[in-house]
Amino acid sequence: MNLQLNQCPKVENHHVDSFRTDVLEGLKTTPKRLSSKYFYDKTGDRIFQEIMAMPEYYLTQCELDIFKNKTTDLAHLIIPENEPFDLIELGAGDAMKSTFLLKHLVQKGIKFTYMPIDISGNILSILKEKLSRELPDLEILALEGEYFEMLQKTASLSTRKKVILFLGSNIGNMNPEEAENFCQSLNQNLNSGDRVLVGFDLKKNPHTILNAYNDRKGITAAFNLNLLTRINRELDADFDLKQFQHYQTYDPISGSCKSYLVSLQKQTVKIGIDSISFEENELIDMEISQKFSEERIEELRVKSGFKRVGETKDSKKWFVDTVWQV
Ligand code: AVI
Repeated sequence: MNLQLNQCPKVENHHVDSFRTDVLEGLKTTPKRLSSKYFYDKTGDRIFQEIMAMPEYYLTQCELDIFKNKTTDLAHLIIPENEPFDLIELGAGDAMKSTFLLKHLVQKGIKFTYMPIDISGNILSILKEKLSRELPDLEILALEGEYFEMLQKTASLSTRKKVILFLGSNIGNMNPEEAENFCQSLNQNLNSGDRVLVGFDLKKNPHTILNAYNDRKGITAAFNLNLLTRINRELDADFDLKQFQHYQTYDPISGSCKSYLVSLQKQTVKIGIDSISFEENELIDMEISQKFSEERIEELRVKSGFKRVGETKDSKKWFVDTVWQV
């Protein structure tokens, strides 16, 4: 079932209102910032697919290696003792990696419902269509919306054990404090015996990391600039994209990989009835893609009150899928 929230005018207005509030609030603070969760409109979804196919963007291949080649290990790690469960994927996207796990579970005759949650209704429709073709026996319930709202909804839909997938180092798009709060909320929203599988991109050669976010073709730059196009279209704004430039940093000590847009001139941008002034070279903080040490992952687990179940890495040991239990 797809909730089709984007077809309900009331919810649509609510979406636009919170988008407008977040954008204006972010651009009125110092330093200016925009939330990368808004990167994913239709064009953003398409550009992100292009990013995942770039040779520099190793993350996808690493986690794909785990899901393709260590599927049995993964299945053992996530399945709660002989019980039917719901497999809930946060930010499922096109579920390219999890499809390998889904196929494995279906082939083994394991009883579960797959519940992909995503903020993009567009990507969920594509996913449902793809899965009903490739895995006609799979029970699927697609949920469009924010992670915790939808997670609470799943609690009212089913009383089975829950297994949560949070892949792709999506957790890296939260700053360290947000990641801790997120893991704590996840723990509080689950019941004893429920499990979570979290994908973390590990610290590695800093050049490898910087190249993944600073590609020569400018696809990551287009991904960032697309948010300005979205603001122009949806919030009646007049950003001149030629006057903003993508800038990427990576700090190997903290593991923080960040993207910014730099204003190339002193300028004023209209957003609806508001206007925002930029100094020349003023930055908009766009996205963090945090990289993790094993110690930091353990710290996150302990701080959020989970028990350790196990983990599996790709063959290069660049990426880890970690399983915790409530
Ligand atoms: C979705 N997320 C994990 C990606 C990342 O690696 O932080 C988003 C992305 N941003 C630029 N490239 C990819």
